Amino acid sequence: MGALPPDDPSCQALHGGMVPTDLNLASLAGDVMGALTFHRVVRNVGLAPATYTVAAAVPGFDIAVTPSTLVLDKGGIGHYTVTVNLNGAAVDAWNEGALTWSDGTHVVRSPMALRYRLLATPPALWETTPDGNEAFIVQYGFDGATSVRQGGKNATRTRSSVAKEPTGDGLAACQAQGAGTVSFTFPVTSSTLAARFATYDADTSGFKNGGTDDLDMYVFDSANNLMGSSAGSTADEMVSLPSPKPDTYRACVVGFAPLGGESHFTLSSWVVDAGEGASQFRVSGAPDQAQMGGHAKVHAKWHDIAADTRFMGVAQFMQGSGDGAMPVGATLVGIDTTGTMGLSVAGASHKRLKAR
Ligand SMILES: [Ca+2]
Repeated sequence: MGALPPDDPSCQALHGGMVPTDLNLASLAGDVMGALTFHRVVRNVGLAPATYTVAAAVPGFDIAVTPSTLVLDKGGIGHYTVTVNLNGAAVDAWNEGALTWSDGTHVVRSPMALRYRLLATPPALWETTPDGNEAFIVQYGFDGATSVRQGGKNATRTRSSVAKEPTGDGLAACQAQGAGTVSFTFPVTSSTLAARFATYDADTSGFKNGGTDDLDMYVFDSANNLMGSSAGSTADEMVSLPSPKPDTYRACVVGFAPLGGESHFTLSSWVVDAGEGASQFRVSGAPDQAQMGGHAKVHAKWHDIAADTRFMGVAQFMQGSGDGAMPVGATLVGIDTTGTMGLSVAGASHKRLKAR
């Protein structure tokens, strides 16, 4: 017995699409906000009719498979549905297990990996208009009170320069704050919703001189733990810290390959606190009470973003309300009116590490 390949993508487009957990992969993996369902198709690739019986287990979850028995002719196709329900799994931890079909002789095993999450929301949205709105879907993994903290602000632009890093190991150089690196520190408080640090090709001397500066970025907490990195083949680098713990963070820029041995560049940074920029960025539509597995359509609206500006709005979703509420997820809305949006998104989303 084997899993059939995923349907032709063009068919999915015609038939209204399919959620990623329903791609007909042999493995079954996903985030669980209370419950999760997988649909799968299998074919009997054996030489004779067969009757397969299922067994499935992942710690922390109840798993039901229907039907639990598949009677398949030679070459026959069977459909089954796997329903997962939370039963004691810890938040944010991956739990591994398996689903197996057995006919007494053959055993077909599908690995499973499930993670209980308190919230699912898009981590980042990208916009280019000075005024606009965008809706997105949030799913809750808890019952009870919920609230949203929000804020937004323009990038803080800091001019600096960095020489070529001599060893080629930018991470180690930044950890040691060695030659060819420059660091910037940012205090974050319990009011901070998100922090983001970025460099852009267009903001480098190499670019302005008709070439390219390859800068890289590493971000550390105050104990020098690496919190994020961005080391693609240009100077378009971005590290985002959603719901950072209160601490002082250090963004380190490395001169991996600056044109002419030194780059003059501008660091863009956002440390967005709750309540900032309320006249320019607002989020609405989230409920006051969450239901396990329930969805909400949330609207982000923004106004009067200046031309040639990089603004970031943040919606931070909380379990509870008022004092004692805990952040469980955030959506960072980047609004870029500089006309270099394509560069920044490509830099952030399709990071490839250079061969060192
Ligand atoms: Ca780079």
